Amino acid sequence: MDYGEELRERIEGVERAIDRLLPGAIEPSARLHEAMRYSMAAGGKRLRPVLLVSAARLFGGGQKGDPLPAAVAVECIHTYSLIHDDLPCMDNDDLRRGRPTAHRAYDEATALLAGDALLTRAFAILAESYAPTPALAASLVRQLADAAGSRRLVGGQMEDLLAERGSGATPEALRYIHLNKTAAMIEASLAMGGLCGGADAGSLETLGETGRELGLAFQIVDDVLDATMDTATLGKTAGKDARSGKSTYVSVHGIDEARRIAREHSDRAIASLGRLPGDTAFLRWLFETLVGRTH
Ligand code: GRG
Repeated sequence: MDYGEELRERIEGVERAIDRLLPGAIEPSARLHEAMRYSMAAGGKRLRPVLLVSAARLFGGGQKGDPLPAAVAVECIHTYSLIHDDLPCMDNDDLRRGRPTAHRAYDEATALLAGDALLTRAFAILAESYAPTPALAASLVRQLADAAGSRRLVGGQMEDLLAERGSGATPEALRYIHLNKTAAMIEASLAMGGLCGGADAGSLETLGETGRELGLAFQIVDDVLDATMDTATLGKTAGKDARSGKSTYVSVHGIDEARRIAREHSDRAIASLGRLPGDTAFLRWLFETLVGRTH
């Protein structure tokens, strides 16, 4: 099977669903809806929604519910977090997904509101799309709210900002930040796919573990890429971590060791994947491809 082609097809399916489930660009408030669509538009890797849809397929692909709306909800949360992370009060960045960040393309207030609206829209999509299966709707809402809340995504971001403003992060603090800022949404994507596919409790646990390890590998790779690639290739400002004195796996462990640790986490993710039912070959290829980006 041509996995690259398969990936493109899955991304196209997700992008059609994004277009369908976001408010129309000319619907009032047109500026707000246009800004939401601007940030959600093609350019991202769509990693989290593809993981979600692919996890559902392991169990037969949506026995309990269509995974696409959940995939869009996850991408809405991810995109809101990027918009807010890029704001001057946080990372203050000008480039995202190869284009000006939302506050550069519009203005700060519009970017803030577009992020707020995407966060809210994510839960509306779950409530609307899974209304015929209330138990599934509740499980999906719970999973996403836990991952995106103060104990995970937002808490990880808070500690990241504190470390940057202070004297840097210890290796333990760095692990906390990565587990929550990055891995939480990746864990949730796989687990929500499992919920749509009708996974049992054991498989949901394994999906979470797989996401945790993949999330750690993914963040370390992101740190290595920031240190080794150029802005044009990344589509976001390169070399920023070192310039802002940020603690990363690269600053704490060095590039070679960071690559080795990324490989260790990705091997664990692949081993965990192997304990799941169904055909895991596509996901295995995707994991390898993501971690292979460092070379
Ligand atoms: C503002 C609540 C809040 C959270 C922000 C996402 C985030 C947390 C910060 C962005 C900076 C960063 C390096 C986060 C770690 C996760 C990560 C690598 C995000 C980028 O994800 P990709 O590479 O982005 O999947 P695309 O654009 O491809 O979707």
